Amino acid sequence: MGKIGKFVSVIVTSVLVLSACNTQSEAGEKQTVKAKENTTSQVFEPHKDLNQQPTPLKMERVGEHEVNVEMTAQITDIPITKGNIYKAWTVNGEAPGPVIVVNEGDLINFTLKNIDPAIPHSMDFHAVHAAPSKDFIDVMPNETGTFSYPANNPGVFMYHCGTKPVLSHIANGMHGTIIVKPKDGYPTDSEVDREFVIIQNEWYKYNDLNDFTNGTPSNVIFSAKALKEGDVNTNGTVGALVDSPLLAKVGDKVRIYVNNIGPNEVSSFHVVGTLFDTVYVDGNPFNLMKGLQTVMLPASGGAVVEFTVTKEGSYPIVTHQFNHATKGAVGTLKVTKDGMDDGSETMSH
Ligand SMILES: [Cu+2]
Repeated sequence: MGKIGKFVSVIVTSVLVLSACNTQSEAGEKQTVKAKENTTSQVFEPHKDLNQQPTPLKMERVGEHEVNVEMTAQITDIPITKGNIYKAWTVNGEAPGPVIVVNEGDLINFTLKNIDPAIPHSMDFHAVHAAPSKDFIDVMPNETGTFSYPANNPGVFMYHCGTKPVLSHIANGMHGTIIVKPKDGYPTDSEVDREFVIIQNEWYKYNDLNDFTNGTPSNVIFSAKALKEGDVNTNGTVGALVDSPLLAKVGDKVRIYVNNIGPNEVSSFHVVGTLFDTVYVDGNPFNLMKGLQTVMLPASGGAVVEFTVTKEGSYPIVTHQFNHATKGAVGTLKVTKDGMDDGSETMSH
């Protein structure tokens, strides 16, 4: 159970200063705040040529059961495929946004700093009980909003911007995962050797609400988010988890915190060459299932899945909805004798 606990202290110590976004925010104030849509490229005028550098997540534990979390809404270029850059609406300059890890029973004091000069943004955490009309409200361009709510349910949950039209804000990149660690841990904590966070998301035509609503995704992608320093951390870029495979050692029990953040599609999460010994649906230890081949994740749904890798080789991670695997939702878990990358070919799927 201690593994993700360590991560929280790592991020607390690694995110002390945050000056870059002040500068960007001041620059943003000088730009026109009224959103103007360009019908050809769909890029809001103030977003043109705007590429705000990623902002480190700010997280600080201020009490035994209380954390302060600060995130930014910003505009940052994200490569979807090699050479295809998406001017994404992001949280902290990542899409999906950074993973947040808190403890069951924590009060979260959440601050959203909106450094997008053009449009309001907000934050909806699926992990909390809140009054949406008060706690998930819009934060205007170049303004900051702070909200408090308890995270009393353990699990793997989606977060996303909830500003209208919600579909545009999610599909343009404002989504991510929050893990609430169970008070008493998972019954299998002591058996787990490695853990990863994998997120599935979709990309559509740039900022095209009609395509978001009526179209099919151009790409469906797996990304990994780091639980500790040195872990693989990627954006939703096709091939990211094939180019940078996740690594394990023969005999390891692997745990994946998986979350399908959509916005629209279901995930049929599957790891080729193994079965899930243990699945905690939505990441709640109470929702225990055994021996599943594939885990069904509704849009926003999460799970903790655990499996043991018995042989050396590369294990494709897919959604078994294979039209989506073809559109990019494939990753690789490479299993070697010592858990180091041996440079062997990764199997595509
Ligand atoms: Cu937004």
